Amino acid sequence: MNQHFPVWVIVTHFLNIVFLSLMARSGIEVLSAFPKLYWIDSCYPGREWLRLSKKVYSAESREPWSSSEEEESWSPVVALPGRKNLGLGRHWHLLTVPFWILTGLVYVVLLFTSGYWRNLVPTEWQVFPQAIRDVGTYLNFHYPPLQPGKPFNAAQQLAYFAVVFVLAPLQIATGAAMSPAVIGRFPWYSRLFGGRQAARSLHFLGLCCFGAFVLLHTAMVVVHGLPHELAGMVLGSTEANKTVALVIGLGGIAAVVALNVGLSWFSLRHRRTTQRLLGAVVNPLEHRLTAATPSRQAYPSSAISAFHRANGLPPSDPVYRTMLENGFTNYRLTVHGLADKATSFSLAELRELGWRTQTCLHNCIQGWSAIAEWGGVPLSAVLDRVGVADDAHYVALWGWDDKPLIGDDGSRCAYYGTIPLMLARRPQTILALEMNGQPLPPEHGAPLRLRVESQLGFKMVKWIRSIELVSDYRGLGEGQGGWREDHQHYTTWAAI
Ligand SMILES: Nc1nc2c(c(=O)[nH]1)N[C@H]1C(S)=C(S)[C@@H](COP(=O)(O)O)O[C@H]1N2
Ligand SMILES: [Mo]
Repeated sequence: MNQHFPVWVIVTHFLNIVFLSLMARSGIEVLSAFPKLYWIDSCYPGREWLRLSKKVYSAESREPWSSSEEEESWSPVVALPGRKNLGLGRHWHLLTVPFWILTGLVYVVLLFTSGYWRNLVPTEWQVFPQAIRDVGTYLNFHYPPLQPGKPFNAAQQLAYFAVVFVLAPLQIATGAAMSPAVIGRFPWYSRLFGGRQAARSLHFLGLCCFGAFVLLHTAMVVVHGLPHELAGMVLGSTEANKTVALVIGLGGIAAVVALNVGLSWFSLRHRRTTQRLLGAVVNPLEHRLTAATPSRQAYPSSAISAFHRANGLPPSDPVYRTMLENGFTNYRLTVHGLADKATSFSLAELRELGWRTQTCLHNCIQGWSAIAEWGGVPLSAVLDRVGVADDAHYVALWGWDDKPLIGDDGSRCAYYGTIPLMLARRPQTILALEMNGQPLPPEHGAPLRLRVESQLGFKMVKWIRSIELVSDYRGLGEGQGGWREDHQHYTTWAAI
């Protein structure tokens, strides 16, 4: 059987191996941050259909727990970069996706302009029964016949068609359905897949399908005769020189492995540099794709989750504790920095500035979600009251909780987050005082927390102590835009 493949098929096939390996491993890193899969957006503890972790947490638990405890540390052998680096794993994932999509687009364009599509797209019904017969032939340890004028048998043709035209697009579509910016602006889109968690589950099952395909595909290459098939794969003809093909083919595989090992090693060793380098590409891209998507969520109250996970536990600061015991009667929010008049507000004064309620989906970067009704003051009303100076571009919010720094040298630093003014002024950006019609519970940020509905959960600072208007976030903390950006290498524009 002599088969011929054009150069562009050889090149895109190889690029696909490179990008799929990076996406699979970085995707596994993302999964390790919340190794549970649900069909329902409320993520009720125990109702997951798959749990890849021994730890069990319950909604009835008397000890409060933080969702960050649910994170697992997986080996760099399976995850990119490995070892609890969700922030960097997401950077790798989101960096690779556009290159993979680009490769796919080039492939599909060439597929249709070259006429090669006839080898993949089924044009006659008989391909289907023939593919079933082919599988039977394989199971009897024989080779099915190639289709007349085609380099593939019917089973191959259908398998490749399904991967290119069904699996890959579905993987992109379910990926987009998990983005808080997309969910916020087009809630119907994620409903197409049954919600964000169903999209996440389908995205995972898509990965499993890719894995199964790669295993089967590789096994078939071996079954059909490795040197012969490799010659087709790297030199374009199964009749080409087998030794040359073997050297190039094994060299290619070694290069992909070396790249994966090297990127994990570099990322783990130089985490800030990796964050900066990848962020320089990913941040502007993410920003451009999602900047014009204000949240317009309005879930019915029947959708409110029976249980809402918490991430971060209430501050232990004695001043905070005393205020909590006294029902926050002495609490004052100070707003300072680049404001025309620095002011402080009691909770009652804040309420007088305006009020809105919104029932929205909370999307934690780890992967879980939950729905709640939030009531509070539009942040824009507070900004109008203090008067934003011309050189102010960001709103920084300081939390009351100190967190142990990563690396644990004993020093602690306050949780903070920053958002650009453009986000701060959106209608669904509020300083919430209430959750589900009650004053905020301590674990959800009492007495005051940010809600910025088109972003990931970590941007929504709880237990707000003060608000500062700044020209640039680079002067704060480690300069990355917030506590989790500084210490967990998250991106500061958190819309995907
Ligand atoms: N001050 C403070 N705010 C915080 C955090 C924190 O640890 N400290 N965690 C963030 C993260 S990662 C998430 S997902 C949300 C969780 O909000 P919830 O606990 O109300 O569900 O709070 C965010 N705000
Ligand atoms: Mo989170």
